[in-house]
Order: sequence, then C-alpha cells, then structure tokens
Amino acid sequence: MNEHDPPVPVTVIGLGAMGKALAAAFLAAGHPTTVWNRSAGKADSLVADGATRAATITEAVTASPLVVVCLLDYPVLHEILDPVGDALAGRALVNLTNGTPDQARETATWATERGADYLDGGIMAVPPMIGQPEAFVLYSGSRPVFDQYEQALNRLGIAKYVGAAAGLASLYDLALLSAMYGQFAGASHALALVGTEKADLADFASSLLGPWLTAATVALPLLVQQNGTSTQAAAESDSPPDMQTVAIANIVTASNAQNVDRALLSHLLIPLRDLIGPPAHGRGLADMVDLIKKPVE
Ligand code: FVH
Repeated sequence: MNEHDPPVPVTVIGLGAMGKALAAAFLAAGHPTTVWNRSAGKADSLVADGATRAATITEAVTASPLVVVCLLDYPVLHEILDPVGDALAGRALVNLTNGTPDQARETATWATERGADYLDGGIMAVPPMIGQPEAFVLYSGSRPVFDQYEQALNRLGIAKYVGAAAGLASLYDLALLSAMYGQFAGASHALALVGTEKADLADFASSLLGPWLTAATVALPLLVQQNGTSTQAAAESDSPPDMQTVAIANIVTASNAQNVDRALLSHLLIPLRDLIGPPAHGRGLADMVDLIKKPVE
C-alpha cells in the first residue's frame, strides 16, 4: 500500500466506546467502513456519518479485506467469530480486544487454521484520543500484514509494530498498563496522605503531584540494566537504594501515623532491602527488576 492507493475497506466488529471511536476514525479518513455490533442501535450515528451497517456477522466479515475486532474480551470474540471463522479465509483479522499473551497466541493459531492473517493489538489510548497524535497502538504478528495495512492502522493512532510473536503486543500492553496502575496507586496513596490534613487536593494534584510525576520519569534509565548489570551511573547515583529505603520507611511510618494504609509502600521495601549492604555493593535500582521476577518453577 502506498499513500496514493484509495483507502482500504475496513470492517469494525464491536461498537462499544472504543469500537465506535475506531470506526469513526476510519470513516473520517475516507475508508469504506462496515460495522456490526450485538446491540445494532450503537451503529446508528456511524451509519448517519456514512458507515454501512452489516445485518449479520457473516456480512460484516465478508465486506472487507481488513477486519478489526474490538470486543469486551476474548471469550466474547470467540462466541461471535467461531461460527463464521471460515469466512475469514484470505482476510486480515486485527484484534484490538484486551487480553493475555496466551489468549493472543491461541487466537493467532485459530485464525491461521482458518486461512486468515492475524495481528494482535493493544490500544494505548482512551476513546477520545483515537485518531489523535498522542494515541498509539501496539501490534504483533505477521510483519508483511502489518506493512500492508499500516497506513490504515495509522488512522487510529501511531501504529507500533513490536514483533512477530503474536503474544508480544498483549504483553507490552499489559506491562504498560501495569506501570500506569502502579502510578495511579502511588498517586492515590499520595492524595490519601495529603488528604488527612484538609489540604486542597485539586490544587495539590495539579500544581505538585502532576509535575512531580512528570519529572520523576527522568529516573527511568536507572531501572534498566545494560549488558546484564546495573550501570555504574545507577550504582553511584545521587539517589542510592539505601538512601531510598530510609525514605520509603519514613513514608510507611508517616502513613501509620496519619492512619493511611501502608501496604503499598511496605511491599516496595521488600525488594529494596535486598539491595542494601556490602553484598549489594555496585548494585542499583535496576536490580529491583530482577528481584521482582519469580523464579522459574
Ligand atoms: N475504553 C477504554 O478506555 C479502553 C482503552 C484501551 C482498550 N480497551 C479495550 O477495548 C476493548 C473494548 O472496550 P470498550 O471500551 O469498547 O468496551 P465496552 O464499551 O464495554 O464495549 C464492549 C463491546 O463488547 C460487546 N459485547 C460484550 N459482551 C458481548 C456478548 N456476550 N456478545 C456480543 N458482544 C458483546 C459489546 O456489545 P453490546 O453490549 O454493545 O451489544 C460492545 O460492543 C476491551 O477489550 C477494552 O479492554 C478500551
């Protein structure tokens, strides 16, 4: 595909909050767009904007070479697509439903057995961001299929290919969500602490917490090992793990005193403590990543 080709016809299956945003982005970019949803009424506004409503799931699948699916979960996907799996032969199935790497791998095998090309995806955006420059979507699976449809997929947000193994997009998606929820948990803890003193939480969030979280991202390289070991820069950083452990212990103590749950930070102390003392000489925050991993059973 090149930029002078006409926009490829696309089918969107699943018109929840996200599926509707995806279909709207394809429509806005001029793609002939066919839509299907269990509750047919959710297609009304899209049809008013030029989409074609498929009367049946078979009609939806066979309408386009590119079939994008965005449903609640993988069991729902299989409930809907299993009965019409053979109609997918020769088409590209792009699954943007949130799930696990195992579910992505199983669905890739299922699609391949039916003669379909398969890409699994992870949407790193909320519906209003779809089609905006800050949205990005992760894809894994067949590189040639990604290349063929990259232009169309870029309509949704920046399309980032992360590898040929089908489970990779899901793994990266869940990893990024884990980082986000961890940050939400820390931010909630901060708000709970400050909230014990009748503070203006809205002002605290906008003038201090937000800028602080943004500034803290400069420390991310310290968490990443290079060539299997912590970088010397990390080990000798101005913020060594033993210093950080004292600070975290103080947060735990203050949380107790302010009657705020300390479980979140107490848990963080466990791996950090393993980084202190002579045996830990030369180790840094990057070693915490290994300490979090469970040993292979
Ligand atoms: N919305 C978000 O912020 C996030 C952003 C990141 C990616 N997620 C994932 O996207 C998938 C869909 O999410 P959604 O926001 O569109 O979810 P809903 O609005 O709840 O829509 C669910 C769709 O699934 C259909 N559905 C549910 N159960 C069934 C069923 N048993 N049979 C057929 N269809 C079913 C539902 O249909 P209906 O209720 O309208 O008839 C919607 O089309 C999801 O994986 C997120 O994790 C979104």
